[in-house]
Amino acid sequence: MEAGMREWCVALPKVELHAHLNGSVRDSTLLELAKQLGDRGDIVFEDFKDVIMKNGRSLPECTKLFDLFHILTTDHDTVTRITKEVVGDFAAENVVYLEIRTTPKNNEAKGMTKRSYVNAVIKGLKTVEDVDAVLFDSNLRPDETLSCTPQGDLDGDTKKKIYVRLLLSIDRRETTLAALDTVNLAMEMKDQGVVGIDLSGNPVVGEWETYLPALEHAKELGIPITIHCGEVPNRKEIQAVLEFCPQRLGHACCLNDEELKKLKSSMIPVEICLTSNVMTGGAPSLELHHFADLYHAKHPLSLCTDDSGLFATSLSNEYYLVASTFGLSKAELFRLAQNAVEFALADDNVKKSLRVVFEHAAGKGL
Ligand code: 6MZ
Repeated sequence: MEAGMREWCVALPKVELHAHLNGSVRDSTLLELAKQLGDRGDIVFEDFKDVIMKNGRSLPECTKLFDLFHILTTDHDTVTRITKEVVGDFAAENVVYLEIRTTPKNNEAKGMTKRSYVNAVIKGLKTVEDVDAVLFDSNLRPDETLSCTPQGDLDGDTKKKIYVRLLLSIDRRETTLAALDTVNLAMEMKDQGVVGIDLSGNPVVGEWETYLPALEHAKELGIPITIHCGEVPNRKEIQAVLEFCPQRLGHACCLNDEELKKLKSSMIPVEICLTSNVMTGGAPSLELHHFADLYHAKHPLSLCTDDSGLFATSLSNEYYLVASTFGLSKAELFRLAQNAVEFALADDNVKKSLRVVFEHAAGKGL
């Protein structure tokens, strides 16, 4: 491997297309919030403490934490706080474009609606400390759109710039009506940074037929869709997802030869989450991860973290793992990061501006 790879992966401008908000919360924050919930009697802290402190989590342990996230995010201030932290953490490692996905949650008892939840997220995005988080294109002057250099540090400017866009997730536990609500909300909030819909949640729960009407509605409305596909070997659903042909796919782990062939001919970009897949068993090991096959087939790919908090990783680390496991050079990693711009769901102005960022970084010898 080339010298200084770890530091280089941090300095590289990166595009993150698959990051779940609550899964990206720092362990220290999760522990602090879980303690508060324990003190209030909302949860038994001891039941969660070990899973929070654990390094390396299985799929059942992750789903246990998913339950905790849903309890934690019933409070608007907490949602705002974790959003600020998560965006700040990505910006700190030179992520220049972040599509963050989150499940809008209704909780009447706490006065939370799906809309107020998303508003709390947006409030967090607008108040990230020491980072210029660009949520609306109207924040940009036309000249800035083309000349922005998000890697503040490289230019001696300490404030980093990161473009942030939101995807609203449909949780696999939701009803068709709840899923439709999320799609309609995404439509209503498309001028506020919402650029798409995601289908996620415990992969062994729920039926494709339940979400299909909502996904079709999103398609009719022209809202881009990304779907978690093949986290478990659910043949019927994998085929239905490939047939549905969303804008992007998450994971694409447990595909058989025929499904892989179909995926490759579809050219649907895949969000690759190495650490997550190995930890949850979607891939047998890093070395045997399907990244290699798709990469050599020149399939459109982007490296992503999935849940940087849950899996104790970072986007820089995912790039480093690709270098150390598959032997990619810095030039190849650079192209991987640069190509991901084209799979972003943001509008053309943002993409144009991101292309400039990469040209600028290349010009500086990165
Ligand atoms: C499927 C996942 C996931 O939406 O509350 N989520 N769904 N597979 C994964 N891979 C391990 N990681 C996270 O973020 C947390 C939620 O994202 C989904 C789960 O529904 C989890 O509860 P938000 O911000």
